[in-house]
Amino acid sequence: MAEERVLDLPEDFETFPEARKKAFLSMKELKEQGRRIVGVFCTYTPWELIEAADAVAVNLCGIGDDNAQLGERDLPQNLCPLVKASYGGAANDRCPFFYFADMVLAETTCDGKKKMYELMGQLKHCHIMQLPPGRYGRGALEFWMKEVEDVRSDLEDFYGITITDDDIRRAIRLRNRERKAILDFYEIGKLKPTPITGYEINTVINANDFQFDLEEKIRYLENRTAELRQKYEEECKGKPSRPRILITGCPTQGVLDKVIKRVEELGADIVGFENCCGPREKKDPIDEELAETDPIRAISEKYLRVNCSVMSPNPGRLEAMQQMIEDYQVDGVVEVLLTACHTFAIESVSVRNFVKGLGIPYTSITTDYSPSDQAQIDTRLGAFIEML
Ligand code: BJ8
Repeated sequence: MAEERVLDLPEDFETFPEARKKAFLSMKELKEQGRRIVGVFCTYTPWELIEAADAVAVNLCGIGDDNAQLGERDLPQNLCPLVKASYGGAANDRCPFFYFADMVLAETTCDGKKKMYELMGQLKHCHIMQLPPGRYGRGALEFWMKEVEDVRSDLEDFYGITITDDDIRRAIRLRNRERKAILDFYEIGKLKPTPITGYEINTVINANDFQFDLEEKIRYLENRTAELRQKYEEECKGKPSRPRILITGCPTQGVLDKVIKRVEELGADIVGFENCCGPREKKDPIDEELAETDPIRAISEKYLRVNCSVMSPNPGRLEAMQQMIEDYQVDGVVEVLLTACHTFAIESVSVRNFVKGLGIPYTSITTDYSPSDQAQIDTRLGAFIEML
């Protein structure tokens, strides 16, 4: 197991802004407590195996225009900002989670990410899972099961431990409970009018991503959900609702202020996220009964059902979208496309036609992490919301 730099802070630590300093110090504390730390990127990651290895999983998806610019030192400028910021933060010791992670567990999703991981592998041990190109392809599940099994072996070798089937079953049960708590919290958005902003939904979920005590996290989310349901009954029920927006497309953590917050400041409510910042995989627990006989198969089947545009074909996304439009009583759909994300950009044609076919207004915003296009975004969102 690599022990390099483990308890040192970056050399220019003192120049970091306060929030980043705090994140570095809490990760350092975790490390000093002897916790194993595995960095992850994607919804396809089998978190249960990390949990079964008694390690914490930390999300390494990059945000911040400063990190994206640092990424451009090695990567092409015309690349997805999420890829550039993830690499820029990691390679320049700007990401506390990468800095203190023992290893990285990533998947071959889009071309930008998978080639970036090759460079990242020069900085730290990266285990790259090969994702089949389509979920329905011949042999896709069998292939993916071998990839999942390999993760287990690599974690065992890397940490010098044994991960038993019972460890995995325990992790599946715990993660399913966590999934349910997060899903219930997201589903507050179904209430009309919603008692919570989409911005707050995202901020609460993001903040809780770094709560590594899962029992504590579950407790917190259950309490917050109950409070919001009570708030709805006492203060919101029966009141008029603003236009209700569903967000779809690329992950939106990096454009939270630029797009999500602005939609709400311009007069609409974001009630749901049909992207990886929403209930996409939370709605679909791991089959605990199947896990009793074959935990690796149960994990593999679950993650292969993720509806991402990197899969071809990807019909499950449209079905999930229709369900969300109905359940969340959506008035309009805003698709967020990160610059140079080809899979979501091309799939947006089918999404637009599908949503319009349901009689629901649709618009898309293509953007990156820089603040330069804020005025255009505001104009476009403003006109869309006005029309609703
Ligand atoms: S399961 S959405 S987290 S791959 S990095 S594909 S934005 S060009 S993030 Fe994703 Fe997993 Fe799918 Fe979800 Fe496009 Fe950028 Fe690639 Fe991206």
